Amino acid sequence: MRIVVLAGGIGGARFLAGVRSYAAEAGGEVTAVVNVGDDIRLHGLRICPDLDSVLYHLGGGADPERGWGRAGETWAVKEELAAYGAEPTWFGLGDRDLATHLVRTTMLDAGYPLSAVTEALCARWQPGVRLLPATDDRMETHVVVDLDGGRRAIHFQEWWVRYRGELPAHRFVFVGAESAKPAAGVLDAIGAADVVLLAPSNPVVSIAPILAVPGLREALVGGPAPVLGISPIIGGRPVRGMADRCLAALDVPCTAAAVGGMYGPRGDGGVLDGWLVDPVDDPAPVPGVRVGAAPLWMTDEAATAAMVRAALELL
Ligand code: FO1
Repeated sequence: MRIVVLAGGIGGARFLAGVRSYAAEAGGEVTAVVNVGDDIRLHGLRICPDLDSVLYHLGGGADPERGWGRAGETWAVKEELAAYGAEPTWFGLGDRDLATHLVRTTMLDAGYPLSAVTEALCARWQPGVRLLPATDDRMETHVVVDLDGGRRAIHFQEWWVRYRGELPAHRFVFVGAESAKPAAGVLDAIGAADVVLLAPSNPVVSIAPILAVPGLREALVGGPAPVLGISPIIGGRPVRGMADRCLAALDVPCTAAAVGGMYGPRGDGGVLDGWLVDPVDDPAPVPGVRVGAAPLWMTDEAATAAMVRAALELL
């Protein structure tokens, strides 16, 4: 069975570990199409938070508490940068993590596309799934906020890390989306898939930027594979992160049903054939979409693999 998963960062990485576990037991191969809207260029380096969260988590190098960056991390370079007053100091770059950004930036500067760079990084980490960026082109999520008495767009990372998402977001803009193309291998993977899963990642800043890459959404809707989403909202609360603040910016209620409705039914302008919610939210009517219920707390890989099984039973 060929499974394609659209995923963001931390929640996406945890979900992918369960998909990998399911595929290992049921037989199958997994391709992850990962959001690049969180990417940022800092201190001359290209940083890809969502790709790195997946790479490190599946590769066994992630820091389990922090959810991002490396286990056993040290911060000498960060402290030295701060001593120079090198801005921004609000984004924590660990010493081990920096090696990833140095290798990636060197390869990008040599002309390799991000998909080839990611493949090279996977040679070391062996994540056990194929890792593809949604696009090889530059695409960044910026957030329109009110700041210093005016309305302006700041980079997603500044909103997320510096301001902890406390600044009300008026709008999310996927800069570069209109001219971005699906990364090498993405359309082929979707076209050859037996099923496509939308990970329980942030629907607004992780899944939406992937679907915003021209041609990608069309490949899902026009493709042979059923598309099944897993709700990132349980009992009106995001499993992790700030999906509630992101949904508020779009006036979408923070409920499993509302997020399912935001993705919409494949036959009617949306992408979903099935939508899996936690029992606490069942029934969560989503017109035109088959809704099922299963425990959605990703407490460990076995629990997450059970979610994948439950999602596939929607077929
Ligand atoms: N998140 C933070 O809250 N503070 C940080 O200083 C920080 C640094 C950082 C460095 C590299 C990286 O790959 C991720 C980092 N993150 C940090 C997490 C990142 O903001 C989020 O994981 C994603 O962008 C949202 O999914």
